[in-house]
Amino acid sequence: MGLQHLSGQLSGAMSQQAREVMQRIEALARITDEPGRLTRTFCSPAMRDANALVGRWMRSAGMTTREDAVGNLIGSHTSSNPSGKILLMGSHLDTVRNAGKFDGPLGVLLAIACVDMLRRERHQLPFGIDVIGFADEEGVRYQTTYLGSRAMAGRLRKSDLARKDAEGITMENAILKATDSTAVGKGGDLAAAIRRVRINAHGVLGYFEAHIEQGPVLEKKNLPVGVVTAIAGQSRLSLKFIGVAGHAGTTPMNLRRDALCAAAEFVCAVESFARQQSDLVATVGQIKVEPGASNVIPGAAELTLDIRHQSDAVREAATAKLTSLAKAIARKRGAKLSSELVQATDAVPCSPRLQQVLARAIKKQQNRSVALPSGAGHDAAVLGTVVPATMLFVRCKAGISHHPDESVTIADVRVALAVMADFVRLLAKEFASNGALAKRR
Ligand code: HGY
Ligand code: MN
Ligand code: MN
Repeated sequence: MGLQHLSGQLSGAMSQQAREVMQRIEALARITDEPGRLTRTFCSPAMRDANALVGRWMRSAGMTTREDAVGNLIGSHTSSNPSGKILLMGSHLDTVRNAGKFDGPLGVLLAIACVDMLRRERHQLPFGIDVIGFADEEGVRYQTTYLGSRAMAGRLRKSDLARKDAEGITMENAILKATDSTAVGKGGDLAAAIRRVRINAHGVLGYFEAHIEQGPVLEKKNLPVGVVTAIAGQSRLSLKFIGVAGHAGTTPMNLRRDALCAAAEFVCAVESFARQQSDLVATVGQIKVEPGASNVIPGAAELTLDIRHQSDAVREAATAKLTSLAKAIARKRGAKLSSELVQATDAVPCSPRLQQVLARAIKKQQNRSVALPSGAGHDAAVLGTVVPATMLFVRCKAGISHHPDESVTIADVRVALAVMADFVRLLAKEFASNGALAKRR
């Protein structure tokens, strides 16, 4: 078969794979815990159904599949000349509330399509590929992110298992209820089962994650894809203003200790503080008022605070400043304040070595390769602390994300797929010539 015809064949296969990725994105987006909008949270019924569907797609791409003790879905493609090493590829299958379709699933479905393509080309890879659908990256149910990848990195703590969701269900019970007993093992010793989730970093060549950019840079540069240089650190806090509940009709304004007014003053103070610090972003995404009745002065107001910056020092200083601001507002208003640093993850650089390989793969598909940092968090920020990690950003319309209007074009999906296949081929070539790739980050 002539090269022209072969490359025509391949590009036809590539377009077909890209179409299939988009169809699967739509099918997966119909699996939700909240009818009428897309929400899939850790260990929920929708996550179980999503794993079942994606597991079927992994098997149709020739992979064997399993679920680990925290609900990560793993598809394994065995290498034709085993070197004992594996490349990890994937992203997360959970979503935020009222989510877009692509944040997370795109990276998993592209990885499945990439493995399927290489398999059909009968590519002799010197390493295996594990495709992972992580069980929880967004942290919606337990307010603490990266549960799936932290378990794989050996960083899921006993204290995490004791965290309770809005219904008072501990993470431990949610896991025991959702994951089948084979994953947890006899006697339901969850701690031991979670220790078994940990990857053997020496056997891993690296971790590759394709993800929508969730920002405007690639669209502004009119490029389909780009290489990620580093992933911003983030601090997640929970703060509770405690005032005094009272009768809305009989309590004079000057005698009130209104917890919601204190919280509201703090929310506006967060916004004006962050506006004055370059590249700092700070967000109050959730607020819960108690007792929550229209004729009762709020006695308590609990809110979340999300702080991000490329520099850990700036982020930590901002966290301290905003916490002291909250204390000052509470004091001024005669309220009390309780605050908890729920989670802090440092900024993580991506592997310079794997970035180079990825940039070469990108240049084969688009005339130039740009590198950009990620303001959003990703599972690569966790796996990148134990193995070399690299990320491919895919352009998304107007940078919209964490919103139903999130969208990606099929042409860009096709470019991403071609880049991923080339990345694996180049990695295989490098590995075959000097298998030491894993030692160099
Ligand atoms: O919040 C984030 O940055 C990511 O979408 N979990
Ligand atoms: Mn994501
Ligand atoms: Mn997200």
